[in-house]
Amino acid sequence: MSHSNDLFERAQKIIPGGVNSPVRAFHSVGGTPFFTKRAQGAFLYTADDQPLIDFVCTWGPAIHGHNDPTIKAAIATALESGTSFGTPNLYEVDMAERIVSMVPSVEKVRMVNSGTEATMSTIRLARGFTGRTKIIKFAGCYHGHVDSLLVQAGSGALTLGQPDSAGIPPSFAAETIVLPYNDTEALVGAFKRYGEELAAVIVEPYPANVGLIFPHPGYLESMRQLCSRFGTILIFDEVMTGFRVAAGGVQEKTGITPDLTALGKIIGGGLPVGAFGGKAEIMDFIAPLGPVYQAGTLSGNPLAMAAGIAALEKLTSDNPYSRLQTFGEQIRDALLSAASQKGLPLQVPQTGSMFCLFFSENPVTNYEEAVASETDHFKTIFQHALKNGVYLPPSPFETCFICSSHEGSAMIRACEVLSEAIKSL
Ligand code: HOZ
Repeated sequence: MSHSNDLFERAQKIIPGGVNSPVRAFHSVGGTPFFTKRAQGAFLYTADDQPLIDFVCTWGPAIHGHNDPTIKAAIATALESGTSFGTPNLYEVDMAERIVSMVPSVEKVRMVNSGTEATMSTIRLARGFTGRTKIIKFAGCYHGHVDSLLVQAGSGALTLGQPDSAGIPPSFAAETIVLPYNDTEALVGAFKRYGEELAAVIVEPYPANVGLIFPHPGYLESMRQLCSRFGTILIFDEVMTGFRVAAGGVQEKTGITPDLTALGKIIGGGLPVGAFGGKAEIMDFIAPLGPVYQAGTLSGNPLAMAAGIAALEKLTSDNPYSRLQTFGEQIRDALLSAASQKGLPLQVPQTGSMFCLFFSENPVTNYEEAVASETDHFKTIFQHALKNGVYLPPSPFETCFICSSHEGSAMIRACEVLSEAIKSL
C-alpha cells in the first residue's frame, strides 16, 4: 500500500473525514488525497516521493514558490529570539507600516491569525460602528467559516453541496441578505428596501471561491456609491486577491476604496496570519480605544510576522507581477487552444497568477452560471493531471494559483499535461 493511502486510513479513524479542511478530502474529484512530505519552488513531493507541479500554492500564500529561502531565513532568524511573547513586538510595527503603505484603503490595521478571523472581525466592527445589524453578501462569495457568512457560500461549502451550513441559527442567517453578484439592479433594490438597516456590504471584489469571476464594468463603483450614500460600510475581502493581483490588491487595480479590508494568505508567508484594516475613524472603534472587542494571544506572533514581512519585502523588491501575468497568459492560452482543437466550450478567466476552468459556452459572471457549468470534465482533467504530475485544486470551484517558480520546464510540462488532459475528454 502507498504511504499516502496508509496515512489516509489512519487519519480517517481519528480526524473527521481524514482531513483538517474539507476540500482536501477529494470528495468532488474522486480518489483519495495524497499526503505531502515536502515542497520546494513550484513542486510538492508526496509521501510516496511523487513530484507534483503545484497549482494550489497552499491556496494562495506561496506566491514566491514553496520553501522560499528568504522567508525561511527570516523565520530562522526570528526563531533565535523566541516563538511568542504575548506583548507588543518589533515585527508587528514593521508589518503594519508595510500593509498601510501597500494597500490603498488601509490607514490602520490589526493583525489576526486567519482570513476567517479577519472577515469575522470586520463584520463585528461594521455592526459596532454603525449600530446596525443587517449585512449584504453575494451568492458564491466565501468569507471563511464565519456563522453569518456561511449562507450561499462558495469554496468547500459549495464543493460539498453545503452552501448553507448546518449549525447556523436561523436568526443569524436572517441578518444576512444574499444577492446575486454582478446584478446592480438587485443591489439598488436591496438598498431601497433595507437602506438604513445595513451595517455592511461584504464582497470578494473578484469572487475566487466559485471559480474565478470578474465584476462587470461599473458594478463595484455602484456598490461603493450606494454604501457611501446610505452610511453602510463597504468591506473588501481581499484574503485571496490581496498582494496577488497587484501589491495593493483589487482596490489598487480598480481604484475603488473600501472602508474596511480583510487580508490573509500571502501576508503570512505560509504561516497562519490574517489582518483587517481600513479608515482610522472606523478602526479606532475596536478595543482598547473603542467598544468593539477583538483580541488574540497569537496575534502579531513574531515568527508569523517575520515570515510575512519577508514575503512582502520580496514582492516589493522583485515586483513579480508582470512575470506572473505572462505565466498566467501562457497557461490560459494552452488550455483554450486545446479546448478549441477538441471543439469544447471552455472559459478560462485569468488575472495575473489566478485562473480557473469553466466548461461553459459563455463567460461566467455569477454563482448560478458557475454551478450550471459542466463540472464532470474538471474531474477527468484533475485525475489525468495528477497521474501525470500536475496538481490542480481538488474542486471545480476553487481558483488555481501560479507562483514565481512556475517558469521554464515546469510551466512547459504543466501546459503539455493540461492540454493532453483536455484532449483526452
Ligand atoms: N476552501 C479553502 C480554500 N478556498 C481550502 C483551504 C484548505 O483546504 O487548506
